[in-house]
Amino acid sequence: MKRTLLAAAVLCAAVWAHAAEPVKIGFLVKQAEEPWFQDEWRYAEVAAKEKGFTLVKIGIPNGEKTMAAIDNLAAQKAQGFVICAPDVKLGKAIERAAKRNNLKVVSVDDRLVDGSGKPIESIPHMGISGYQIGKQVGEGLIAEIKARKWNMAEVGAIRVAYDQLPTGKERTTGAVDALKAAGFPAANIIDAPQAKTDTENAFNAANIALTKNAKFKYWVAVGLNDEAVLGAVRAAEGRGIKADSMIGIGIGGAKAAENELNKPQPTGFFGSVMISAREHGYQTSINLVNWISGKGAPPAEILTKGMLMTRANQAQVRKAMGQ
Ligand code: FCA
Repeated sequence: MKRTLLAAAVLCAAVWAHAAEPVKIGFLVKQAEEPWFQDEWRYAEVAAKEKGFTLVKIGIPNGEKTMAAIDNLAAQKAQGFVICAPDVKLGKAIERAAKRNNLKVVSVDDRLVDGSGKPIESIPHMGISGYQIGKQVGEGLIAEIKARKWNMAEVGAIRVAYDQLPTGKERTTGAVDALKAAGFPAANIIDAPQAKTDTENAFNAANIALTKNAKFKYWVAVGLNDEAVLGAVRAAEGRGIKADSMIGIGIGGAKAAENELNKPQPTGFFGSVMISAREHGYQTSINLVNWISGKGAPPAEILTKGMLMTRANQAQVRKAMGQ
């Protein structure tokens, strides 16, 4: 009896100590200037206020900054972090740094891989269903090509490509597969590899593709995110290819897409498959905090869905996505 009471008292004290310990987590993103990542941070802040934990937001544009950020989090007594790394191949180094500092780690958006390119299963991940979302892009393009009664033989497709990032490759492959499945000529699909996943690099990549393929009357563009497609749209505009002969559909739906879809005159940026910054920012943070608080590890992999948003249905899509 005595022993049971004592054990119960010890247990209570342990639980109390745990509950009293303030939780602090990092949220590390590769491109802090990108609206998508700003949104993830914003929703992570919502979670922090709601659940009462501290959030440390750090931009990690390269490997060196990534390692420094992890050490910095440990020094300020954080217990874990959510990460979208600047290079998924940093996976093993990130895992080692987390272990060394006794930090729990979950990844968001870009799944971390090991030396042979295999996903690191021990790091819980929340990403998008890239191939499926890419297919939605391709299907959206086909529907609009048909609505405009374009002859597919006269349409060029730019795939702004960033194939070193697995989710990037999945997304644009899904888009291209949907085009081909609808009878779009494979020979009209042009790869435009970008050096970085931002608008400027997409612009440069698309410009080369457009210059080399001046024969097409119409154009469509796909890429891994809104910035990629915006780059292609801007490059086309520079050559006089405007909204009536260009259809670009991005992925993301954050501020960049919102601005574009609300310009008084339509541009070649026809739409975006909106994905859930709320899920990726809010839920990843809460899953990590629960893990730190002893409520169990997050699911090994969560893949979120998207919805095609155009000028015509923006309000409904935002509402349906809770954003
Ligand atoms: C990747 C892309 C981002 C965003 C995110 C969900 O990290 O680079 O633009 O699409 O996936």
